[in-house]
Amino acid sequence: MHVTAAKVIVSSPGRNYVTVKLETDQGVHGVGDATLNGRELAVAAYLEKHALPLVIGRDPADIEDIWQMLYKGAYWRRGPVTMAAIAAVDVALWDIKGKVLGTPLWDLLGGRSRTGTMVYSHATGRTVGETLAKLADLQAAGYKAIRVQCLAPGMDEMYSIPRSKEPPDPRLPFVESGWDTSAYLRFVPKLFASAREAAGDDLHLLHDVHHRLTPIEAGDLGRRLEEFRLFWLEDAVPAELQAAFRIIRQHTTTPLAVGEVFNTVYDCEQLVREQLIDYLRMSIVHGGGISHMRKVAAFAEIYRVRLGPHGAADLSPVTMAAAAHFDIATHNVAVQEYAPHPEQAREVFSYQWSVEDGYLQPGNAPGLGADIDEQAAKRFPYERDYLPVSRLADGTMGSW
Ligand code: GCO
Ligand code: MG
Repeated sequence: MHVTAAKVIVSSPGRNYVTVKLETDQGVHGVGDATLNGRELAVAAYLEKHALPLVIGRDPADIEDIWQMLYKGAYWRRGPVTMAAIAAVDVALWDIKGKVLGTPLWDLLGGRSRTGTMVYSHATGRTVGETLAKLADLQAAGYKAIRVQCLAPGMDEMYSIPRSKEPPDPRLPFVESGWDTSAYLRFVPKLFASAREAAGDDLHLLHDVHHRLTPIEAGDLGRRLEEFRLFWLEDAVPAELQAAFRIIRQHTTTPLAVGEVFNTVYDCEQLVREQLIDYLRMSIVHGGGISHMRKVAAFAEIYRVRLGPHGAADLSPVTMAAAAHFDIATHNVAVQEYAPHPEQAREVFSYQWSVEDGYLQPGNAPGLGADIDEQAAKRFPYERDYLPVSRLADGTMGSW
């Protein structure tokens, strides 16, 4: 058996997605997600011009060797573009293997470790009232874990909160201006006091700081949130400096999560080995595919670090399919982020995974149980789009 064709399909059904499709001489094909939000075409070019020509003619059964060839053979290792490209090929090869063997991916990965993977959803609002109303709706819909984000008083814009105005120029990054750390630090404990009171004791509450704090500010926030028993405090500081988490750990027992921007095990090596975090947020698409994430999970398991993979809507339904299989099979997965995709994505992607009563289920179709309709994808051409940027009140560029 060999790979006869390898395509990159870039489409924008509500937002941009980059998909790899590998075809074989036996008529079986596989798909993988390569979406890197805001830098999609860099990965598409990496795949088209450099990686995919090396996959044509290969036996799709040899997943590990193809992974190593793409990783080591490039000489230039790691990085989000490289690792998203490798991830897409890797997932497509696992899809083919499952289809050839007639069994779902979770079966190939060792079978089920649990009956379903708990997901967390997002309650966001511009006011506490609006946020708590969303929290109540999601809780009523069966979610067991919910991330809570709300605009701090005095700020106009904050990440992931619905915006007050249209972008002045939609072709350029939206600027969230006026970030005020003091206002934010004063507000978040009040938000969680209200959220805990409204939600009761059983619901898992999460919060994403989105890299906005210094280590000592993060330690202070974590300490003041302890009484509200968060499931985790996410991305409290930028994690390029892994040792920064030592400072946070010295000050709080609030569980810490980080890692959605990581792409290899080396990005989290110190964090895991020193047990500086509780949850690792790496995803299959940005973490080198199923083959690399299996190794990351095994490494983290030794140190009692659990996984809570990134699952924002910019990770395509194909990544969610891969996550559904990986999560149910991987012993130290604790929770999976889940954000609904735009409605039009259903016209382009078909998939078997589902979220039922707050748990992610992979389905029983052979392989991934997800596919792309190439004709439908053509109806939604790529649209250049950027993530927003953040500026402090005095105009200083902030972290996003
Ligand atoms: C999350 C993330 C997202 C990311 C986005 C980047 O926790 O879901 O922080 O909101 O910012 O996925 O592309
Ligand atoms: Mg996040």
